Amino acid sequence: MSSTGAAFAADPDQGTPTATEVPTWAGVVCGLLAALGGLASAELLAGLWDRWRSPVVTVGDRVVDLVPAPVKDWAIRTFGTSDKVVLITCTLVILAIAASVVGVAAVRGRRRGAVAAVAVFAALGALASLGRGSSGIVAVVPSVVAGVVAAGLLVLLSDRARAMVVEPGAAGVVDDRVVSMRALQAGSRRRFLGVAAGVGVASVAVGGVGRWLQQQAAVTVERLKVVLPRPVSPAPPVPAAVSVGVEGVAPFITPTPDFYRIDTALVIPQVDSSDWSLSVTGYVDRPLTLTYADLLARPMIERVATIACVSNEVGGDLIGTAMWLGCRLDDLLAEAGIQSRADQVVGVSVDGFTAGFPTALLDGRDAMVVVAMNGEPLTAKHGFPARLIVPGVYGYVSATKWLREIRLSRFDEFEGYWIPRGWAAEAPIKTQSRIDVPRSGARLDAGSPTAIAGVAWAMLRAVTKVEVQVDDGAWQEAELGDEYADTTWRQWKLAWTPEPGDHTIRVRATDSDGATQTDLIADVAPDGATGWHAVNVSA
Ligand SMILES: Nc1nc2c(c(=O)[nH]1)N[C@H]1C(S)=C(S)[C@@H](COP(=O)(O)O)O[C@H]1N2
Ligand SMILES: [Mo]
Repeated sequence: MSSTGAAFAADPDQGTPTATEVPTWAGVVCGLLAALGGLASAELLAGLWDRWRSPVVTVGDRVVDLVPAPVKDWAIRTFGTSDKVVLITCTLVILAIAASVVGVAAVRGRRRGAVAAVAVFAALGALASLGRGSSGIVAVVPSVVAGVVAAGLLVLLSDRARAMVVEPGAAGVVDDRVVSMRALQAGSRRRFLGVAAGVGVASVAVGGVGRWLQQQAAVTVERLKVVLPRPVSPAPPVPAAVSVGVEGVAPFITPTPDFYRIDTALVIPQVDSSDWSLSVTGYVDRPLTLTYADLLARPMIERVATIACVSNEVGGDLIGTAMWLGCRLDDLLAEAGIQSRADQVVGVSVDGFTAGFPTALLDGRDAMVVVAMNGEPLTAKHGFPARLIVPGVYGYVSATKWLREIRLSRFDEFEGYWIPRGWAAEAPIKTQSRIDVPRSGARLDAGSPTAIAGVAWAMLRAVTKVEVQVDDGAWQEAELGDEYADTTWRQWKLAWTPEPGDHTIRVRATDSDGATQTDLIADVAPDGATGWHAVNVSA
């Protein structure tokens, strides 16, 4: 504060110093509350209409889009799914610092500059809202309103803050009473704090209502009312023998609440299925548009399939298996009539995410437009009202959630979301195996029989053999759970009695072509990790 030249004058009544300049804390309060009020008004708008989104979220989205792949990779590795919380928190912290500086400037006679700075922030928010998943020019409204509200509050609050400055010797007469300078100042400070508290409480209330409205959005209520159609082609029952019966191994079917979630969405899109539609566009002879009811009325198939994320490290858990219900993608596209120049099927999400895979994958495999997962309409997290599932390829090139368009295109004309960010355009899931039991670092009882067990997958080629090696011993063939389909993972186990000491256990899988999983270590980028999973235990 001394660096800003604050001056103090002795109060003749009390002999204590009196600020002749608005104190810094008051400037910070002005700035923070103006920002809070502005953002709260935008949150309210975002809760009122689904075309409007929170500026904090749209700015965060742009950051997600702009950070280089290695940084994002690191963020996913370090923070897991809370990477989004971290990003939002950072955005808010930066905003709070900027707002404080602007607030201090506003109370120190640089009000025009401060209002101009608010306008710049509002413009940045508006620009960001025109990015990915934008609903057109109306999308800028929350940012513009936030800017106007913030600027208004800044003017209001900084006036009150300035009223706290009492000129030396300004003791005067109020209501026929002689009032000391100190008393005058205390009164103006009370009034400032009163207005500030009012603005703070109102902002939290308005913002809270906005957030609440956003959460209440149609989908939570709506998806419960959906009556799922019966499949014309049900999935074969899952025999108990797919499981090797070892506790701690990932269950054959992953319960939906435990299913991994990976996407670029900072807030999960809440799609209202009553005004949602799915269009088939691009290089087709007959573009189609289906409502949610149209989609549910199509012949449905039900399939169990494993999906995996390209960011899944060796031994990682970004993989899961579910029972999917949906219509065949090949049938739907045949109705639209794929033109011969098309070589890529692109899924487009309501939030602007895109993922593309070769038309050549429409080779009879069960690629589906999915509406339900594990017997229930898709949850918002996993793509309600509809998503794509294409067996055999990683999610980032195929599994578009919150699907709104299927566009037939060409690889030399269009790149899906992750491709310009350093990931391969084509990405079949690599053969992998994972040890679930024992966990790395486990302490086992030497001499007592236990099991080594886990899962393995070789999409569309089927796992036919899993081998385990303890320390430098021979590779031993594990017992396999029943094979369900070549699009699902397979459990395996091996009985083992540990000897005293430290041990390293490795696993590798072999597919039906006789190809054994490579031990070459590859990073997840650009097209999936390789290497043998190993765990270290002691007994
Ligand atoms: N709209 C949208 N769909 C998306 C993504 C995304 O970021 N946005 N991520 C994809 C990726 S990278 C994966 S691995 C799968 C994950 O699906 P899940 O979250 O249901 O497990 O969704 C895919 N679909
Ligand atoms: Mo992914």
